[in-house]
Amino acid sequence: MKHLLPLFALCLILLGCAPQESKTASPQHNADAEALLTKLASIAAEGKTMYGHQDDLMYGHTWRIGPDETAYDRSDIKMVCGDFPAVVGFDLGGIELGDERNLDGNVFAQIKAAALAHYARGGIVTYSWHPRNPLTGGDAWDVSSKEVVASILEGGANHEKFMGWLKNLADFIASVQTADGKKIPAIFRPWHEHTGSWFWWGRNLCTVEQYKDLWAMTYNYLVKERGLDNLLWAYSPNTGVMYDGFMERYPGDGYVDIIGFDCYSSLAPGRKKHSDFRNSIRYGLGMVTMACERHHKVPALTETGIEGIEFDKWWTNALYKGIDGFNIAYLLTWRNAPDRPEHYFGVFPGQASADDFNDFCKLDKILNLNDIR
Ligand code: BMA
Repeated sequence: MKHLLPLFALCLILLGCAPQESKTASPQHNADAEALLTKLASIAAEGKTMYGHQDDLMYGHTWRIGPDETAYDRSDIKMVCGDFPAVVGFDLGGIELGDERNLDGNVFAQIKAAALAHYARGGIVTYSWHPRNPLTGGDAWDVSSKEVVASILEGGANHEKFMGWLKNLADFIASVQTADGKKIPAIFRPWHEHTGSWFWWGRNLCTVEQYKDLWAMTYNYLVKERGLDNLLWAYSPNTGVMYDGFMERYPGDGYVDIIGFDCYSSLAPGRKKHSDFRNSIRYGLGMVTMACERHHKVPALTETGIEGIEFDKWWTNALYKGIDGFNIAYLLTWRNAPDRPEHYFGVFPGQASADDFNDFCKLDKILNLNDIR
């Protein structure tokens, strides 16, 4: 028995030294992007969640930034809770054609300035992209043809044209640099909500392989050819699928840093209960959590909200009860369109749920800009 002890000890030592489960491949990152990823991962691990709002510095429910405004200090959210959101989203739809303004009327030069201002304050920037339809000339929602993705992949009739679109996108992202020439780290979330079929890259509009090829082509051009190593890549299906469907078009660990999902609340007939939303959120975040554990990625709720926030206690009662207990680095509510009075997803002064939003922000879990810098 005695002589077995050293052998036993040796086994223990060897087991102790055995490599941990190896971290899977990740996109290429510079030091700032890697630091951002680490920050997101630790916020999520602590059970905290940053609040984010789309276009927060560009306009609000009743205002739009003027052509000469340079402070980027107006924000519907700040006017209600006294702080900017930790995460601000910007959409790059329109950059592909070299437009001066994006699809929602924001001047790209001001998007750049706003992103830099938010970054300089210690905030986190995320880009979405609703590019036009490269086959028909329609918008991102033009689903009249199932040949669009096929036509822009290598060998397709629109390949060269689309690579030109990616060039314009890459030029813009590369131009978002600090005064000392540093590309700011940012989350990039292309080809989103692809498990639905309302965008030309959606589920019924291309095959699994075509979708993955589209992602890889986008990544390879931006990162490998153009050296955009400042981006964290976010994969964001929408609700309405089970785990297999959620991950069916996952482009692969080497192309993704963040896995999230987009989930909206609706009071449309048939979905009248806020508990439906809570359940959808919890169901989706269950999938996000499982995917992130399996693939070693950072979880997020990449888009959410309820248009018009008709429920005064939506923040603490519907949203918080949906995310409570889940580790997600951030959540992002959609925009407050100044030209569509009913189209808002964030609060503003006088909005019925403003007090509840303040209660939501006071919760330990929820972080705004001052909490993360
Ligand atoms: C949608 C709506 C549209 C907008 C688009 C891109 O959900 O808000 O009005 O053009 O997002 O921001």
